[in-house]
Amino acid sequence: MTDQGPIRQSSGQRPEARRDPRLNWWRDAKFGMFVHWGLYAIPAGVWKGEEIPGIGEWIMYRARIPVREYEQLAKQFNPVKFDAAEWVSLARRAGQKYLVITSKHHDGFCMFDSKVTDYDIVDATPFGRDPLKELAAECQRQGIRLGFYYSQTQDWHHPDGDGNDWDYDESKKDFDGYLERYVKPQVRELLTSYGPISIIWFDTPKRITPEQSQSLVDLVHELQPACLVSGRVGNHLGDYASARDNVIPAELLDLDWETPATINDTWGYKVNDHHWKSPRDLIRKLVDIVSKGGNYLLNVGPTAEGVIPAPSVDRLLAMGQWLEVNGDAIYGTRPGPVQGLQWCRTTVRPGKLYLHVFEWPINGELRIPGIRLNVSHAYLLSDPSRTSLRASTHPDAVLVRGPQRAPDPDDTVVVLEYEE
Ligand code: H79
Repeated sequence: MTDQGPIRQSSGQRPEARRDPRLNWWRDAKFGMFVHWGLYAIPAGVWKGEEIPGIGEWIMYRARIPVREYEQLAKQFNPVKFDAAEWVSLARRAGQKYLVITSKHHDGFCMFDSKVTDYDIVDATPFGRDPLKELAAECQRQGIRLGFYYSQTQDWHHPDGDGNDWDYDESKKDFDGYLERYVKPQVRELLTSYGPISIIWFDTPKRITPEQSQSLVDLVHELQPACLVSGRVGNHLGDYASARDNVIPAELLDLDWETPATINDTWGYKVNDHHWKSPRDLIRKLVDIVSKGGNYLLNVGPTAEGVIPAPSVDRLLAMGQWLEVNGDAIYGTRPGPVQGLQWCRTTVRPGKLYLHVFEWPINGELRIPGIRLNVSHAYLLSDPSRTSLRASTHPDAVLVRGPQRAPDPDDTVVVLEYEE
């Protein structure tokens, strides 16, 4: 895998992790909610009346906002509409099985009650509550696994963190001291005060050395052996690989991997980003990813009031409705044998092949090339009566006669039960 591929070398999976049963829940889960929430939700892409281009959580960097100025945002952060039960319930209704939220993004502001700094939501804001505590309790109650995003390399607030060269002299930074005396104590807090944590989602490894990455992996596993570490801990040491932001690999990969992705074009809330992907696009991206062996970590960027934007809610609920009917063809499946076709994707579980049809053929005659299956029963997954469709096996293809018109223009799932 080259650096030009969908997965950077630095964000890859440790080879031993590929068969590790600790990943089994994650391999079956397929779909998670990413939450980017922090002080950047206040400017929401606009600084001093000026539209700042790019992703919203990067505003401090893009506008070169001095630490002393950016810090002041904390005094206004009062997300009184934040409701952990509602966020977790949305994830559940969307069919998402895990939730990963920013505990500290590159701007350095901590969204949890850290003892290592006062630059956190409990000590520095009028809100004074710890949203990660509330989310941990709700995730337990509603059966969603919880993960924490943590920016381990970049910290534009800490004098020794990576990335801020407008306040601090890069050549004078003690990066290792920052890792030892700031990052590790915070990772320890996150893994000892919030119950079972399923993932620590490190990001942008940049200058981190193999020894430093390994020591973070070891710390996470020492504190919570079942907790997974994202590939972006760096140096090919993660429990699973991370594709580039919003990138879906062209082919099936023999790795455990995940695509983190946005619904519009930003992670952190931006008031002027209305470039929303359609429900159809999102459903097909999920199916495409799952058919290639990956997971889809789909982001929402709540406002400074603590509200998940309505267009995101609408799209997630549409995905949830589709999954309510078609979840058997997603959760717990593995990539199917037919790869590389435009009009369809395949997923499998023992005895069943799920054919996901994106482009329904005129006259409903489905021809699946390159497989030989002894089909015992073919039916539409959306059909509660499981009425048999006519299916025939040929040397080079399976033919299925479906209805004339596409039953579901987003993705019609045809189940082929077969004898192994
Ligand atoms: O957390 C989200 C992003 O903030 C983070 N990863 C996802 C999950 C991320 N960090 N870095 N990047 C993504 C790469 C970002 C590059 C850019 Fe820029 C930031 C392009 C535009 C803004 C820096 C500033 C490089 C060019 C301008």
